[in-house]
Amino acid sequence: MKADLVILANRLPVDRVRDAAGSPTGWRASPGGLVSALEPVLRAKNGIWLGWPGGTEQQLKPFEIDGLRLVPLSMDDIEIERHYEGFSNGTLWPLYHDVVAKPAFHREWWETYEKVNRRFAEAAAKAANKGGTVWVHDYQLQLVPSFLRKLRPDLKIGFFLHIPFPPTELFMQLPWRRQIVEGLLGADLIGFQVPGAANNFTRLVRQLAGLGSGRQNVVDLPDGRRVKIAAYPISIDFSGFAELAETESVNARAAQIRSQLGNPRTVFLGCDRLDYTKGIYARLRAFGELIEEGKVSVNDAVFVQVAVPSREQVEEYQRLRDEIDRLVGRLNGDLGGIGKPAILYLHTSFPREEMAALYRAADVMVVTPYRDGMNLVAKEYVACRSENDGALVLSEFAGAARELKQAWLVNPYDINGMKAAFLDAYNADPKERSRRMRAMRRTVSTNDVVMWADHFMADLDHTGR
Ligand code: GDG
Repeated sequence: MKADLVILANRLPVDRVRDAAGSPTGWRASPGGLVSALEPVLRAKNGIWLGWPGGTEQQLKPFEIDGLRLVPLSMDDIEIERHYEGFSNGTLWPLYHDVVAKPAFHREWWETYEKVNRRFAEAAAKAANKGGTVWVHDYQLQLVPSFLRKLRPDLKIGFFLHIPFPPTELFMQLPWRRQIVEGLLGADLIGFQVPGAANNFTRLVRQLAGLGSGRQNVVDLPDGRRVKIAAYPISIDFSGFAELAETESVNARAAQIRSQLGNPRTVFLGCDRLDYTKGIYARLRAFGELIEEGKVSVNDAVFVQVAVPSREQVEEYQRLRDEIDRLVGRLNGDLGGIGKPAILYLHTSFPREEMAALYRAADVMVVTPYRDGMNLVAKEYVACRSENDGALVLSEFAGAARELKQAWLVNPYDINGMKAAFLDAYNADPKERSRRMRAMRRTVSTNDVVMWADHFMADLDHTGR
């Protein structure tokens, strides 16, 4: 399979379908933000998407699903352990999120990261037509741009980082810092979620490689190439969510959720991957204290926390799960009543319709990460509030806070500050909520995910000119 446009990401947007005996029988599309962003450009350019389909099956053949052309790239057990769980999620993820957890540095993880990046770059080199474009995604593949550049100097190469890029002081801990920077500089355009991340990277390049130019966010390399560095804040399929949220079935389900919760006056909602960057523990503690202090009562409020299982093989995530289990047990044991838990904790994932129903059912959405590249949940909540009601409590440290300025912004490290914001949002009058929500809906609807992809692709097209 070959194409003018190749998307290379860690994961393919599919899951394996298996029969009762566990043997694979086919593939099922797993819709997510990135697919809805890239689908229109992939279709328009008859492009292909390369990535790992999950699991350890080897030598899988390219296939089509819903008209999208996909090329599966395999990983074996050791590669999953060292490249994906190890270097990507045990080293880079915590390092790039302000060292919220301690990054682990292991030389064998790095060697496997390099090996997998090289193989993915070779696959992209084979898949792209002469003079074509390759768009590489995220922290698992930061070495691909330079490997690919060496193999195919004729290509346009774009790279987008979905997670934060840390300040130089933290990045410098990485024993392989030079290789990562050189890897990224193989691209013509390097995109980040927010200007602060783009500036962190530019500063790092100046410091580490002594490269740069008079112009901000442009790096001139000794080989004559010019690399552009800029921010492209990712977004969501606004109209898709807004329409879904207005369907009868979603509204009926939202009403049913509220009634199953005992029709409380206020439903608080948190919805995150179970990840230590998301600040779930601190937000539940803050809510618990408000109940203890009698400022909120279990008779008229409940906190629904959905925690989607994530990276369950990584030790730090197992520990977090135990801590949250214990906290929720203690809070409900101490503060709950019969049929009136303080926290309704759901460790599971839901279909998109159920997510939309939860967003519709929630009066106060609580998104309090310690650090987050963007945070799409915040934008999805806004898209689902077509009546301009509902309140969003949002961490200053989520990329989304730059756009959603009318949210109740909080510092997630400041428990008292969070408590005050929860109370403010809880007690805010409908007019105030509506004023804020209206403004946020305007912002998200005017920068949706298709515009994000178009903007990046247009800038990539113009690089080198
Ligand atoms: C990374 C960056 C950046 C969640 N639970 C369910 C479910 N979800 C969907 C949400 C949302 C997505 O998963 C989560 O996106 P976030 O942006 O909130 O967070 P990360 O997973 O950490 O994403 C982040 C993002 O990449 C994009 O660039 O914003 O900063 O960390 O779309 O709706 N979807 C379904 N069931 C669930 O139970 N169907």
